[in-house]
Amino acid sequence: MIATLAALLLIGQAPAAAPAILTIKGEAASQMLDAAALAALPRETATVTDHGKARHFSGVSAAVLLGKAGAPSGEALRGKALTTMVMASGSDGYRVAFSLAELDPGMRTAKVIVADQEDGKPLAARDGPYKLIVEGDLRPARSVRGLVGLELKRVP
Ligand SMILES: Nc1nc2c(c(=O)[nH]1)N[C@H]1C(S)=C(S)[C@@H](COP(=O)(O)O)O[C@H]1N2
Ligand SMILES: [Mo]
Repeated sequence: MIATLAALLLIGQAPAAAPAILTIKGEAASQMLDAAALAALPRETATVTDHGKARHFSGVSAAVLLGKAGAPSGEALRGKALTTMVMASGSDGYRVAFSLAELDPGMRTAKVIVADQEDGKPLAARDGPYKLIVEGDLRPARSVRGLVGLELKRVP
């Protein structure tokens, strides 16, 4: 009893690390990706300027991940599909809304990736295990730390 209470207290005091599972939610299909599943996908690099300093990240293109949940890309991203939104969520509840087209490498040169490494090493605990990296932004406000999910949402 005492031991159980002590264990619960210890768990309660442990730092709330973001889970290493990424959920990609679409209308029809959802995917839960762990570190191994992510590591099996093609890799991309992205560079952002953070407080005047360049930072180099690598990971998987957000468009590739969204494609696994049924999102159209490239030439197929036209017409009604251009009204699709993507909600990116962090483990702390921080959320950023994008349009699907903003994340498409066939539409824009600035890359958006789900990074799992910075300078070839796993992300720092404060950033990771996954961080959304939005190239080209003047402020890093849309680069969601502790990314836990990307969700496709159709605007009614
Ligand atoms: N999960 C999460 N990500 C976040 C935020 C946050 O509060 N929670 N703040 C954003 C804002 S407003 C900024 S400016 C940058 C700051 O990140 P940095 O301290 O690593 O530069 O993180 C962005 N990503
Ligand atoms: Mo910010």
